[in-house]
Amino acid sequence: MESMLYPKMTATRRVVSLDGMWKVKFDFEEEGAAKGWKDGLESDDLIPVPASFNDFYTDKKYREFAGDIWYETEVVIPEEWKDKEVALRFAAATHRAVVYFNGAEVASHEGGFVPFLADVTERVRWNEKNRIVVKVNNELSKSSLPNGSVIEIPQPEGSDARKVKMIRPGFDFFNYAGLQRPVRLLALPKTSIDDFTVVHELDGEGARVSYQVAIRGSEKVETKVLVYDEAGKQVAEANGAEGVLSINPVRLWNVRDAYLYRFVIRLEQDGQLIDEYEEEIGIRTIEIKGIDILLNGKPVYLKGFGKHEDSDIVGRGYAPGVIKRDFELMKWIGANSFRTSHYPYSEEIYQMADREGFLVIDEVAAVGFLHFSSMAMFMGAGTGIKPTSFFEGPEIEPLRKNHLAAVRELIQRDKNHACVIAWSLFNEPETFSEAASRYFREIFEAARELDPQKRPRTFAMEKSCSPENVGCHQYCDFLTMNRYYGWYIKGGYEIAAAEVEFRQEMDAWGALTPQRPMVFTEYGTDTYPSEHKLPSVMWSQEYQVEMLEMCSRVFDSYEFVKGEQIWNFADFQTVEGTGRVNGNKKGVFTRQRQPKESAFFLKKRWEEL
Ligand code: BDP
Repeated sequence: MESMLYPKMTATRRVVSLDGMWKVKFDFEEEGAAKGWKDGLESDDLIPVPASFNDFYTDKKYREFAGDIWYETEVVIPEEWKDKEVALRFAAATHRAVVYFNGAEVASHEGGFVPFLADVTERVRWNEKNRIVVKVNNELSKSSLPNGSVIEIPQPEGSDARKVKMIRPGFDFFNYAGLQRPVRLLALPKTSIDDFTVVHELDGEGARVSYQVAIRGSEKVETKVLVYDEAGKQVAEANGAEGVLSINPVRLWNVRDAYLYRFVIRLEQDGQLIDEYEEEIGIRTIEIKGIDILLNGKPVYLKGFGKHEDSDIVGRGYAPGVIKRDFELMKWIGANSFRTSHYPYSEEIYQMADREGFLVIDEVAAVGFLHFSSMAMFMGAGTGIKPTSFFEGPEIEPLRKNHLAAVRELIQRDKNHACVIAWSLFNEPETFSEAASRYFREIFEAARELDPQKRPRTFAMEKSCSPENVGCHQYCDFLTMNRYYGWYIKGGYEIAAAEVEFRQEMDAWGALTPQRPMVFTEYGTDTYPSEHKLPSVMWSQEYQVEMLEMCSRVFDSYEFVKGEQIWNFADFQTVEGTGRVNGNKKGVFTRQRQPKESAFFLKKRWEEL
């Protein structure tokens, strides 16, 4: 069972939430497998699911834990489901998991940001308690997405800790992990809708929607697709597992002016309903033409943020209240877009973006694919210091496999969302070696082939990816730039020199042919919310605004610039270190989602743009 459809109750489907307090046990001694923890955990420790496990405890050994975290819960499954397929659905388990059901291994999954199913149909004990144990592992390696490593820290003599492992992320956000998204129990018909795909085409006042329904199971069924408008009126209907729906006139989905049709898919046998599923779908087209990004044939300019799923206490855990607050702030400030830096976000965020008309650059967790020889990761990125080559060595083959799987799963999960207008296939990778170029070609081709809507593809480029370095950026349908002029490059009193350099680089990009649209996916300054200073200094709120003024001037001077997504929406947690004051402070909002001075600058600019 591999369906990625979002779990929904319908006439034929049952969904039960397994969220709540689960038993948990951290495998400090790496003994869980040998001691049979899959059959049940001896532990009094309870932990909420969904959430990152890291920020609940008062002892660092939990927050920084590297290894296997075992979770357990129980569920009674009713006999009335006997003729159904029964599955567990994990919206995500970070970064990998093995699932045991009544002691038997029923699924495993690599990659911590997309859903997977565990089919348990054959193992259910009806009307009895069934035990679910999940072994989650949060370690990073050179073949994991995201990328990083695990080191062992030597302990002083006499210490009782035998072996202490520590995670070294190759990226600038905390390696939150665990069962971070909802877990559900599903009962589906034996013959069911496995997948559903739509592709839109404008046709005068109307639209043609080509659709495909994938069916699982052996029974012969007839497929019906019905489309309803927001008032509940039926506007189209088609029969067959694939076909074309004509909606005329159509109300298109537009930026900050969303309209969603309800697509109902029915499988029937002699007039009897076998399965039913529905999805809210926005009808729109997206393409790149010359230096323009065209939504429904009209140019759009992206205004918004690089974000993180990150908040107090629950870390990267699904937090619907935070999701709501973030959308309200984005609307208030006049944004229309964001990038899911640096991993696929919770499904509910895309549903909200569909509903609110936000444009999303959807990013796979390919981050940390760049190494600097000397300096700490976040001091190197963005400075132009030459990184060392990355795409060589024995770990690249497993990395390539994981990366291709991650792209396939991302596209399968998100392909019908109107909000998703582009795929970002890497963040700040190494781009100068020949090995990089080969690797890129394959990932970019895979994305093109897998996406039924053929959305534009890109990757967020670090400073070492320059106009002269044509190893990789030629694969992009549009360019996305991470640039820290005025921060890592010539910050403070030197900001005028930063502007000069910035313009030189922009002139060079402008001279490239053919020209493509360019979107800034990162620019920013760390800003401590308590600091004010006149005249400004770096880290003060005044300086964040000055940097924004400088960048805005540059963006406005180049007509191929088609968007600005500042880094970051809100302050977020990172590893500890000399370059970070309890996290990255480049937020326009604090981690508690209150505005800094720069928020008012951006609100004014974006409302007028
Ligand atoms: C960029 C990374 C981003 C970092 C940012 C920064 O893409 O993840 O948080 O720099 O240094 O290199 O703030």
